[in-house]
Amino acid sequence: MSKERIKISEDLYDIMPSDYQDLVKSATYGKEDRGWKDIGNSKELIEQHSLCAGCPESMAFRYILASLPNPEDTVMVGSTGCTSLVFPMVAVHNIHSLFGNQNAIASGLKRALSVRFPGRTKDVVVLAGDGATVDIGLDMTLQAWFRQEKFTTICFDNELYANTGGQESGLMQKGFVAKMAPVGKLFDKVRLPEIARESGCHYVVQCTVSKPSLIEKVIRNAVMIAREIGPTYLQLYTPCILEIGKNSMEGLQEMRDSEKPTERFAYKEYISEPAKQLLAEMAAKDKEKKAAAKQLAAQGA
Ligand SMILES: Cc1ncc(C[n+]2csc(CCOP(=O)(O)OP(=O)(O)O)c2C)c(N)n1
Ligand code: SF4
Ligand SMILES: [Mg+2]
Repeated sequence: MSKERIKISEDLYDIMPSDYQDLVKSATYGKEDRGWKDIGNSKELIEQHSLCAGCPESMAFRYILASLPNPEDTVMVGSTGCTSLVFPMVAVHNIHSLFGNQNAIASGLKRALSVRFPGRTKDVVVLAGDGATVDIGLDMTLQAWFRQEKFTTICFDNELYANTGGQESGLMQKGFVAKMAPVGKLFDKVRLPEIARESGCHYVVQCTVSKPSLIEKVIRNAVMIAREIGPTYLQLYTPCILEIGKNSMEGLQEMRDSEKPTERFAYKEYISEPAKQLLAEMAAKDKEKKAAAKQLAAQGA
C-alpha cells in the first residue's frame, strides 16, 4: 500500500492521535515482501485485540493480515461471531455481513469491484467462524464455490459457536460436550475440506495456526489462486480456550497436539491442476527475482 493514502497533512500533524501518527511512521504498507515477521512494529495490523486474553484467533488474525499479498486493495468480509469483534480494529477494508451470508455478500462484492475498478487487482477474502461457514451459511458457502466465485473463504474452526456460549456446530468433534451442548456431539466432524474440493475449490488447506510461516504461505497461495483461477478454502484450527478450559500457552499446545499426523487437524492440502501450474509459475518468477537480486548484490560488492 502506498503510504500516500494515510499521510497526515503537515498542518494537522500535531493534533492527530498518537496512534495515527505511529501508523504513518511505522506501517509496513508499501514495503515489498511484507510478512508475519513484520508483526509487532506495524499498526495497520491489530495492536491489542478484543477477544478473550490468549485466544488463538488473535494470532491467526495477525498472521493472516500480515500475509495478504495486496492489503491496500483487499476487502475482507466477516460474519457474526468472535471473529467479528476484531474487525473494527483492523486497518484493512472490511464489511460485516449478516450471520451466514458472508459468501453471498463476497460474491456480489467481488463482481462489483471488478466492474467499478476494471484493470485493477482487488482481492476479496471471507473470514468467518465454523457456525457461519458450515451450519447457517453452508448454502451460501457452497453456491459461491459452485459458481466459481474468485475469492478466498477462510474458516476459523473452533469447533463450536463460541460467541454465544458454546453450542454444537457441524465442525464439532464427535462426543464433545460443550457448555450449551450437554448431550455430546452424536456425529463425526463434517469433512468440509473434502466438500470444498468436491464443490470446485482450487486450493484447499486444513491446518492449525501454530506455524506463522505456513499460514503466510497458504494465505498467499489461496489469495493468488482465487484471484487468477477460482474459489479457495482454508480451514484453520483456532481452539476456543474459554470453552476447552485452557490458558494461552495450553491453547498453543492444543494446536500442536491436534496437528500430529494421526490427529483431526493433520495438515491436509488439495490443489487443482490449473492451480498447480500457477503456483509453479509463481515459484519460477520468485526464483528469477531472487537470482537477479543476488547478482545485483554481487556486482555492488
Ligand atoms: C442471523 C443470526 N443468527 C444467529 C445469530 C446468533 N449468533 C451470533 S454469533 C453465533 C455463533 C457464531 O459461531 P461461529 O460462526 O462458529 O463463530 P465463533 O463465535 O465460534 O467464532 C450465533 C448463532 C446472529 N447474530 N444472527
Ligand atoms: S469465546 Fe473462545 S473463540 Fe471467542 S474470543 Fe473467547 S477464547 Fe476466543
Ligand atoms: Mg466457532
